Amino acid sequence: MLNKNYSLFLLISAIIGISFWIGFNVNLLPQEASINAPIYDELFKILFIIGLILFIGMSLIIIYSLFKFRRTNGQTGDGIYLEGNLKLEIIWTVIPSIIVLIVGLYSYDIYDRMGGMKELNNHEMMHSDSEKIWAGISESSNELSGIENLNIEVSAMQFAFLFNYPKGEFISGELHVPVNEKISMKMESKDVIHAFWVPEFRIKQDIIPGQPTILNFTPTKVGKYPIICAELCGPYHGGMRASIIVEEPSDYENWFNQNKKTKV
Ligand SMILES: [Cu+2]
Repeated sequence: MLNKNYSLFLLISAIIGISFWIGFNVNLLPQEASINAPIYDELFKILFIIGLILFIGMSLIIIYSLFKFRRTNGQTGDGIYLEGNLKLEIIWTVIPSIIVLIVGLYSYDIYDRMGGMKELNNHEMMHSDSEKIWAGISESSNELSGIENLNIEVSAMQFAFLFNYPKGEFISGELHVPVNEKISMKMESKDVIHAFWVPEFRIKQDIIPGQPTILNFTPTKVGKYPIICAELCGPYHGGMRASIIVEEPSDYENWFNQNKKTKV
């Protein structure tokens, strides 16, 4: 009996060990290109490991049961009738409840660290005091200090994104931003609900008609990344894409100066 318990303990430890190894060594996500990305990926790793433990454990139980409890030659009838097992039921209620509670609290902490719990209605891009920001991601808690926000206004419509640079008084179909600088976007929709999503930044925010939303982020890697509309918004929703180009500050400055309206 002791021997059986010992091998079960070894097997469970092995499953947990393998799951942790895969969780830390296999990366299913795109590259991390904003300061929010590593925070988000922490949570993903934990959920991935929990998923792996359950997947490997359940697969092994199913395979084991297929052989152990298969019908043997000469066996007839419907099998044994079983009803209830209080000990087992308590175990499979209590353990998942604890896991869900921990994951819930941890998710709250991650969302808070990404800026999701911060005050939105004191935003510098608001045009008047009566204007209300309905939702969004505010500044991340590990923000870079001493740098002024780069403010951009985003308009979404079927089926495109437009980026207005108020300081340069121009509108672009491509979002250009300098690397390692705080970007603050105020977003509004002209028609239906859209969503601004950049997988490499691990951020997504709905864009709602009549209810402005805010999205703050800091890109950390130079490159070109896709902006994808992540809310089914009509027949050409799948084609509603744009690009975000993260550049060295000097390249961004050149692009900005080429596009800005020169004051006469
Ligand atoms: Cu859309």
